[in-house]
Amino acid sequence: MALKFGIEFVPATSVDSLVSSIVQAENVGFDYVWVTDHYANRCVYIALAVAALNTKRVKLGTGVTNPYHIHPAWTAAAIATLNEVSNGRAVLGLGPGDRSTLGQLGISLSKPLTTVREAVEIIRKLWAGESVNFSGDVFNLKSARLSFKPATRIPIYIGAQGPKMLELAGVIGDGVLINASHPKDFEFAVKYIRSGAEKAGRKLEEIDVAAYAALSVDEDPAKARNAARIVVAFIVAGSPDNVLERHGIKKEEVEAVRQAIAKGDIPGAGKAVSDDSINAFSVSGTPEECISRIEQLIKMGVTQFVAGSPLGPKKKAAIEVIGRKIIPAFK
Ligand code: F42
Repeated sequence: MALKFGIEFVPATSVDSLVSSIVQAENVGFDYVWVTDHYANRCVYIALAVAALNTKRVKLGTGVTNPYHIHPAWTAAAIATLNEVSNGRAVLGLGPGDRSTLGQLGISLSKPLTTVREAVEIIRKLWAGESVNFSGDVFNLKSARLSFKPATRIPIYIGAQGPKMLELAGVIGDGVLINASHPKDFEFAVKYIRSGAEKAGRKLEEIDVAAYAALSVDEDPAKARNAARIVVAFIVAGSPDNVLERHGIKKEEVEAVRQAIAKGDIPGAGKAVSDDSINAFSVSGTPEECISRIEQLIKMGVTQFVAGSPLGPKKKAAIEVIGRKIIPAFK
């Protein structure tokens, strides 16, 4: 099966400009569009609905929403509505949510595995048209029922990085969205996804393993790498120790990056990032260098490559280059 291509958009710009990039992404050949969901940005559902009315083919998904800041029954109705307005192109991307942003709302991620697992079970029951009675550890529903049923089956992708969440994704997910860019991370992740799938009597091949990578492409590799610095700085600052150790990132660098971000010195944080970190936490360089990294990811079991921010020094030009040079190399 040919590698699928997705692209991530953060709705931090106007919906108009976001949708024009989504239309461009469809035109250059992307298969999936994933729009991130953080409370402070534009509403992911309004962005996806406008995108649905302006596109014909590309699949449209939350990349990823969470069952803490919105109840799963609401998510079920919202995605089923997106599926209706997009003529069957909706995909649900659901993860535990970002600890720091949800923390700003006073939400702590208690029982994340149970919460994600129960949310997916509730959503699938509601989509099946059931009158749902559910008494779980986290959610309780009494004769809950949607007034409409999605006309087509809607896939559910789990946003996951930790071992247990990856394993859960193998048990319940049609796909997994993994925020990582390096073969070592997928060697680690695929092991857990496979064990979850096998526990559920499934095969790994039934699951779309998506590398949700920080991509920065330009014919000038130095420009590409520089453009990735700030995104990589935030990844370094937010990465757990085991991930930093996996890539041999020095503690001094991590400290310097975290301090710069804490002081609000974002350019300084970008400068503090080493080439090793850019290599570990992004796919950056010329189209040829990006193609060779993606080939390594495929060898580790990746079946969808999601081009994540920053895309390149200039977003629109980068989308063109990906469409013209990178996607065709895998079709
Ligand atoms: N988060 C957002 O808020 N918005 C986004 O748009 C977004 C996009 C996105 C895309 C791809 C991706 O991979 C992640 C993305 N995220 C986004 C982040 C995502 O929501 C999570 O924050 C991120 O995946 C990190 O979470 P995690 O998958 O590592 O899971 C966390 C909760 C974790 O700590 N997991 C551990 C593990 O091993 O998986 C421990 C789990 C745990 O707490 N277990 C306990 C236990 O006792 O075992 C509790 C058990 C229970 O009952 O729940």
